[in-house]
Amino acid sequence: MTHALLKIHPEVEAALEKNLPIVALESTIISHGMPWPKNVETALAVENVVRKNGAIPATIAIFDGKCHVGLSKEQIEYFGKAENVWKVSLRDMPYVLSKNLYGATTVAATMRIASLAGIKIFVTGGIGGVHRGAENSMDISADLTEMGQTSVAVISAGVKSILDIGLTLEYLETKGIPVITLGQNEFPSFYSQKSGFTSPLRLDTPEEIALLLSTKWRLGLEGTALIANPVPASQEVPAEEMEVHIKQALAAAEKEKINGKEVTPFLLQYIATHSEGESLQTNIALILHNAKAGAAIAVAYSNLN
Ligand code: PSU
Ligand code: MN
Repeated sequence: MTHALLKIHPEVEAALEKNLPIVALESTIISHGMPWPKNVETALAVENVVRKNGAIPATIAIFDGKCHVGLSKEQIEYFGKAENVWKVSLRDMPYVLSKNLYGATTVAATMRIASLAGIKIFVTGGIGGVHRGAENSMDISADLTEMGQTSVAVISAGVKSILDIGLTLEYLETKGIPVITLGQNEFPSFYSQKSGFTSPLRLDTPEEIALLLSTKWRLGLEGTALIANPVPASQEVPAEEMEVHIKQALAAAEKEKINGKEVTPFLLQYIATHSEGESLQTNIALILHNAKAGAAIAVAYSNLN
């Protein structure tokens, strides 16, 4: 029986019944992570890449008092344009649902909803993590705590260097989360294939990743595995170049006293604006690249079951 707070799109429902590969997708990236109209174009292109690679996309968002799993093109357009959409992480879920508001879901909230629906694979661009200066601000994303307890795999392009990558890797270790980089030894930093940190684990094929996931969950080890998919070399922004924009964004956030859930969207928007679209172009390229990898992992995982 489907959970009373879920509304599953008929195509996703049919795929769940037949145990076909499904890839969950978040909506905060649409409403708060990218500007219109690139956000909508990208969200639709990501769905197409998932389909082309043999899986069914399920973009997740909240409205009409339900968690919607699988959106229509019109609904995605709404989330890309409307001004009244909440950024919803775990904290805000009960409020936004019970008040019938529009909510774009973060990694944490999307994982929780995917899990309620029975979806095991989730693709995003970048996860939230331990922010730089967290020893003073205590700003640690609820994405990390959720990743420690909800058994949905996350495919991302590593951890963005607006965060403290080293501390984020430590936190992931504390939570028992396997961190696996696809096809290289170094952990990537979203815009760049490099981060200066060796990846805790490396695997080279979707089949190996699917087997690791199934082994983890058969052991009763709940929680995610973070699969880091390095941005294609042709689309990289060199880390040193990004660092300049990041330092300026962090200084601007401090000056404007940005805090709480506004921090990440503020930094993302500042960087996108000040890197003259270069970071946005890279962001789009890496999400499409992740969608391809995620679909292949979903296909391999459903072949095991
Ligand atoms: N990082 C990105 N793009 C994004 C996000 C993070 O490069 O769009 C979004 C994701 O939805 C992520 C959320 O789950 O920001 C994290 O927000 P916070 O740091 O407030 O937990
Ligand atoms: Mn935060």
